[in-house]
Amino acid sequence: MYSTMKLAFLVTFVAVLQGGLSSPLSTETLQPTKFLVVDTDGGIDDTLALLLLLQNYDKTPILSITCLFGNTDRRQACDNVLRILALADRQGVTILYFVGSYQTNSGQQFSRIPAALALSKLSRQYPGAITLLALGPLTNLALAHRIDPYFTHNLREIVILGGNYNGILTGIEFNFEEDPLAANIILTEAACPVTLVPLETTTKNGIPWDLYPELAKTDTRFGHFFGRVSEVQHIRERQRGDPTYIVYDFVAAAVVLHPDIVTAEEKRVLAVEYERQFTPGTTVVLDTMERKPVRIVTDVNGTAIVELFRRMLNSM
Ligand SMILES: *[C@@H]1O[C@H](CO)[C@@H](O)[C@H](O)[C@H]1NC(C)=O
Ligand SMILES: [Ca+2]
Repeated sequence: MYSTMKLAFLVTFVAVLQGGLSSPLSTETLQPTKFLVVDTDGGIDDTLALLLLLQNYDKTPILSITCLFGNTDRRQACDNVLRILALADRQGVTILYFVGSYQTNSGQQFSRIPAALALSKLSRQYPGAITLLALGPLTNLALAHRIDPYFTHNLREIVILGGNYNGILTGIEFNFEEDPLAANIILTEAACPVTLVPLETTTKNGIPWDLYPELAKTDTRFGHFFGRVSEVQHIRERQRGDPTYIVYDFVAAAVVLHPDIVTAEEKRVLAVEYERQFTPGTTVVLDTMERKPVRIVTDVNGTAIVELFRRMLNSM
């Protein structure tokens, strides 16, 4: 209920801010090169995903990064992204944040346009060329979709780290749980292809614990950073009994950059529970042929994930 109200409020707010929409497609049409836009909630695994993406920046440019609440609040998420950009010497990437105002010392990297408007605008500027990688709750995407009916038509693809397909015994995935209504809107209404990298796929393709100490000691800029950001977290996850050091968002980024890393997938018509008392955020399979199915990545090449991770840490 909280998320429902939050989304309803923000739709109103953004609609007022926005004024009006112009034509559905921008006049300038670019080559169908693959551009990336990343929507992130600034967690540790978001950081690892961004480092991988920034390492590949020359081949797959990131047009923009949008931030939102989730693993942390929006402000901290923006700060974290700024640190990552500085670490990777990529300060030029524009960060567009959620609604509200926020001052930062490094000023012009921040746009003051709300993320949902920015997403809509970018999709019109590069119709059919943008892969949108969603690493946090789907709030920004759902807002963009609500204020711009052509938004998802103009995207090449949406890749989402989120959801679980094994039913309630897996537990509800964090991003979908944070804003189940937004997740349902995107999974049931998006016009472009949607790929889900669900919880189960990430938990079975983590970094084995016996490799962790060595990787956390990688003597590079990225390596030192990884050692620091995972220092406390890895102890907690080990104590919790996680089978490996799970890198969640990193797996979704790897799927975007290396589509052949996918070893198993299913296509299902999905929805997300958002009104029940105990299960908001649960992904459910609908028994219908009347809607376009979502592609669920059910497994990836775990060896390749570890290799990419190691290469990422050694790249800089
Ligand atoms: C998985 O990745 C490794 C390392 O990149 C590669 O050697 C292996 O052939 C891949 N396996 C499959 C099934 O694709
Ligand atoms: Ca995240």
